[in-house]
Amino acid sequence: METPTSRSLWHIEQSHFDPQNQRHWETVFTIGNGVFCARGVFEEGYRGEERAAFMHGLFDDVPIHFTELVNLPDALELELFLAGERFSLEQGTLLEFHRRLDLRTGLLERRIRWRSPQGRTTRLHFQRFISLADPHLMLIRFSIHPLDYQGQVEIRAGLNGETDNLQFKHWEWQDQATSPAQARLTCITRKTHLTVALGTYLHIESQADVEREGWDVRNHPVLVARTQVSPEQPVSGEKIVYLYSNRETANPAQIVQARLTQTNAPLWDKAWLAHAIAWQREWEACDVIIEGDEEAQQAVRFSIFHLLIAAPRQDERVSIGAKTLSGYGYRGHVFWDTEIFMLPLFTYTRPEIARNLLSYRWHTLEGARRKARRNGYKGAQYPWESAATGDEVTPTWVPHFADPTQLIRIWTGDIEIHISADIAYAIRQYWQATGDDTFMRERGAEIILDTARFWASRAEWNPDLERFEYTDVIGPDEYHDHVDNNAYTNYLARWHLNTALEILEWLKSHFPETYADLAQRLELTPEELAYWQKVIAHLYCPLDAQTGLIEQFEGYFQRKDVLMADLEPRNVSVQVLFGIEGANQTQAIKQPDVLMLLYLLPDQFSTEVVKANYDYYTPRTDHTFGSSLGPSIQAIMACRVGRPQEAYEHFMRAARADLENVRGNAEDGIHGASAGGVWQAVVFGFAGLQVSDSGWSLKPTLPSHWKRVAFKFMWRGQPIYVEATPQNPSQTHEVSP
Ligand code: IFM
Repeated sequence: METPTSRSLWHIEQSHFDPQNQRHWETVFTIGNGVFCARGVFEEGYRGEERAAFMHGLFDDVPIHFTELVNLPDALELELFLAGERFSLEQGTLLEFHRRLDLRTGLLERRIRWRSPQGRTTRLHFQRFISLADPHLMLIRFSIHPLDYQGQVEIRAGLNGETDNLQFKHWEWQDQATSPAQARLTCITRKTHLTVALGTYLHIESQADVEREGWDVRNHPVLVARTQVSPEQPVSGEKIVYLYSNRETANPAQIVQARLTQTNAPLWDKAWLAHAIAWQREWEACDVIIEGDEEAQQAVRFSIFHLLIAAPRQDERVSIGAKTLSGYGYRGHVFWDTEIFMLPLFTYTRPEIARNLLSYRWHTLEGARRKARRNGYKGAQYPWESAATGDEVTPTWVPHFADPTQLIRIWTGDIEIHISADIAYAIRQYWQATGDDTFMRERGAEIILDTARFWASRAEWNPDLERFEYTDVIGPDEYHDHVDNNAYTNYLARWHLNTALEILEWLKSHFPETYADLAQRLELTPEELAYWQKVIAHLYCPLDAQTGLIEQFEGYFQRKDVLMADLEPRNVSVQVLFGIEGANQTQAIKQPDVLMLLYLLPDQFSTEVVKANYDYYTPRTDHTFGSSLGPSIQAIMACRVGRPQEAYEHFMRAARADLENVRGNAEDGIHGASAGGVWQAVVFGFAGLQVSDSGWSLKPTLPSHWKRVAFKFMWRGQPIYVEATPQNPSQTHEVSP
């Protein structure tokens, strides 16, 4: 497995190119600005690459997955012909190769010394960034330096509309215009009729004359520049790209055209300054410092970086998919990964972004209402996988992981219902941290109330046991499906109903008009609210008073006991080892489930309960090959039971998820939940930040080799600076904004 070849606190570097691992590195080297992201492919292409770029909100219909984020027309394309020979790493000799991503600024660069098949040696340097200050701008800068020849270079900078999503084509050509220095292309999605317009401008700096042409090839306009180079006269240039969709503006082609016309090249230095300042602001808000552990430091920044480049700053109708905007995995769909794993970073450091992400759920509430209705329930039931509308888009059947000729039924979209409570939880957490009453009043309350109503109508009365239950569900641990009374689901549902009543009371006393309006619009009657109370009072929430154990679901303890230690050595998941049904019959779990509950609702459980459950579930959890969502939560819970070294092992498993491709699937995209979990593990785990309505406190538990942890978080609009060292575990101070 290829790992970063040198460790730098702010850089991810690669000094050896191995085509076998190129897709992993493309994910790692994804850059973006929260509007669109581009995978780290080579400008000139390479066989077997996963050449993709994604823009938030651009979904189109697709078989099996219903809808998917569409791979944008390719704007990175830059082909070079050096004295008549095509530059490509697929041929010739690679004498030097070095790639580097600067996490501080999102600058991706590549330095190469390459000998062509005919023996000409050239030094090449490529740099690119996607502007954080100008969200529709990408810039590529290149320089070509012949070392032992002179001749003509030809530079071809294209916009290619012939892209696809793993061979499924979404774009249809709509319009284009090409002149020798600039080109424009507009494409439209087949079903959803979303348009995207791209424009490019090619600027060349050469001491010799530059001859230019525009090839107006349909759906693939190309700008061509030719000039003379020699060792004394290298050439450089910029490919400037603009990108707009009709989600932001009625006529994207017109804006792109206007921007092309106004372009005053070279643009790099000016655009860079604004971009770098914008990044500096992000890091001032979000950086986490870990001294004494370079690997952890780098990984934490890498995780934060990838969430920041996927975070919608201007758009409240989109959210971050499980694989961010960095790959095809899960087709851009949004899961609980966003609210429970990624959102806390934003809530506590960039609350404006958290508000956008939560607003996405408000804008998709109608889809959730449709889902509840279709299933025969009241209120709103959020989809397990969500895209543009909030309708359920989890595939029902997918090819089997071991034998793709067989299909597997996917049940999560039908019965993994805890997501509605997860969303309510994230809203309550955001409100608690920010005190943003306006959001709660205008949007959050409606979500919490209508989803609470779903929980009440979904609860089943068991007359024999005189209790409410939720049967036939899937909890966070997806090794077990069709289970009854998953503890996580039941406790969260009870918390949710209680919270809904609390919010109603708050509205009634602070904003009586909003209260009246909501009660009327949602047709909330006193009888219905009394029924919620009844569900709260009688909902089955298991806890064995003697052992302190919480049974993950009914009958879990009767399943075949399996300890992970007894399965070693292994290099596959428990599900692959035992088969789907086989794993279902054991106590092996894919990710923390009861522990997840204990993490989210700490006030409801004693230290003894936490410890008993930690000891029971930890050896039964598939930490290495189960879900990537697990290790960070496991790390936090290990801190809570006072085992920082054990916590560190889990933490590093999360921290390495994408950098070292520990699960072997990083090519599908960044594990966004794991990235968010890494931030949480430092802040809520090692630094021990605990929050409640009355304030926050810190209880650090640092790994023995960490010398200092420092970060900033926002509490009710006030920045708090935290510093923990082994000598002085919890120094904090409020800093002036
Ligand atoms: O949401 C997760 C789930 O918890 C485990 N399987 C993958 C999903 C997407 O990351």
